[in-house]
Amino acid sequence: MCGIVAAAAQRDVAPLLIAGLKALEYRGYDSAGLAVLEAGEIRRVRAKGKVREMESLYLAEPFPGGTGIAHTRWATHGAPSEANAHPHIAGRVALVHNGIIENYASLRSELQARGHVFTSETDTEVMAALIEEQIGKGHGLREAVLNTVRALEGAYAIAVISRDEPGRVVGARRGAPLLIGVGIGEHFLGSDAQALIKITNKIVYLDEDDVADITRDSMQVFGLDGQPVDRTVHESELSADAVERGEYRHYMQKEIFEQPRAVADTLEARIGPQGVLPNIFGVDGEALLKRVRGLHIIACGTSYHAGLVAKYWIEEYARLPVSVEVASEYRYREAVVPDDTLFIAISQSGETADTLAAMRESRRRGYLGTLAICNVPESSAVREADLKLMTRAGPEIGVASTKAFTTQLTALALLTLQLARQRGLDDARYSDLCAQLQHLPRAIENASPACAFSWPWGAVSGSAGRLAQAQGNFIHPRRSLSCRRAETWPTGLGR
Ligand code: HGA
Repeated sequence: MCGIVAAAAQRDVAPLLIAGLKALEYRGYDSAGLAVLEAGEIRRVRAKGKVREMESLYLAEPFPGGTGIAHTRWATHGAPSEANAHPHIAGRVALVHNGIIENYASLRSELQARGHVFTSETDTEVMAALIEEQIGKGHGLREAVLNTVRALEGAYAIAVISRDEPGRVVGARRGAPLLIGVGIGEHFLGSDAQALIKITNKIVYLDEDDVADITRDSMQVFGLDGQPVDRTVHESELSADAVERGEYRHYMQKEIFEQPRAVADTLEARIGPQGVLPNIFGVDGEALLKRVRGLHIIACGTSYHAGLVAKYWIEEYARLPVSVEVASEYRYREAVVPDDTLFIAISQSGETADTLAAMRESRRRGYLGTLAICNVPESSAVREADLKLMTRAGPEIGVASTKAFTTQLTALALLTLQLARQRGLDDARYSDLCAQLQHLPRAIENASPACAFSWPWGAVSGSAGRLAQAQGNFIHPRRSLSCRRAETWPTGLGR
């Protein structure tokens, strides 16, 4: 899913929207567009290709306006093209959408039967048409959005404007992230805090099925039943610098060299001279982990591979059975859940749709509890889990994971130690492993220039090992050296 940025402000918003889209470019996309509402008129610009291509079209004929919505699209329904790019307009309504509407085909046929003419091949356009229809029946924009999303199946984050309601943007989410940015005399919507962080760090993370209504000087959130709900304003710790590339040739290179810091941050205040600190997984963490008799790890992609490594560690040191499964499979089978099994969801973003769906399904299946290992504190996975351990990797922009993966392994190493200790791992071995884990940031630092390294309790093998090896093939930014040799763990404990 790609990007949404929207604004209700006192100043012209198009430049802010374009800057927000640029901050989301790292997610990949095939087209971009924006629409601005001014003096009862909606002006729109869309282009296939890069944000800068859309920006040049805008700059050739700029338009003012304090209310607007913008989008980077990664096509799921209909080819990448200008006609399919968002925003989509139906009558007086313009809308941008991340996600997939699963019942769009039947909704589209019904709308066509009622005379609606579609101009794109997207699933998204049915939402614009339905909202326009609702407004035609006399509903305000917010109510029109509420009535529309109740009829949808699938996943969406949307931002909508209407010619009839200048100064207002309505957003809604289900299965795709959306948040409000609180500025001074202005409000924003974004699919990711990174889109807004240069404007504001005051963020309201919307929950599933929330509908947000923003104007310049107001912000309200409603449940699907139309009743107002309270949502907290958080101060995001994301810094604008965290997404700057600095001296590095590309983000992946920067992130490789951030690993010692990220791993150190993940260990900070979680392990000390006596070992793993109590309750690092949450208030009742220690007690709950004591009761665990087996673990079920669910994740996708890189996180799944972190889970595969952790299985070896946990089975060896804590002597607990671990199964690891790709999240997209989990909810389509009737898994047997032995008594006292802990469900572990690993996700960098905490918004991975299949992992979240599996987490929700797990609630029905009688687990002892759920633990989320995640990099985004305000994410859905963290909010919904009983226990949590945050990796502290910071934003990872490179598509091939580096520091997000190694910090997941660090978190899983802490979990292994905690479980092993509770199950009688002898003092000497426990202390030795704790000391090695604490030494890890230094060991990675020493492995610079970016050599593949062995983890203290065994080389990372298989695809995880290949990933570490690939990391080693990058050129050091200052010394211009490349290193392809596998470094052994300094204490000689690598297997
Ligand atoms: N399904 C919609 C939106 C895809 C998306 O999330 N893009 O960011 C489409 O294909 O246009």
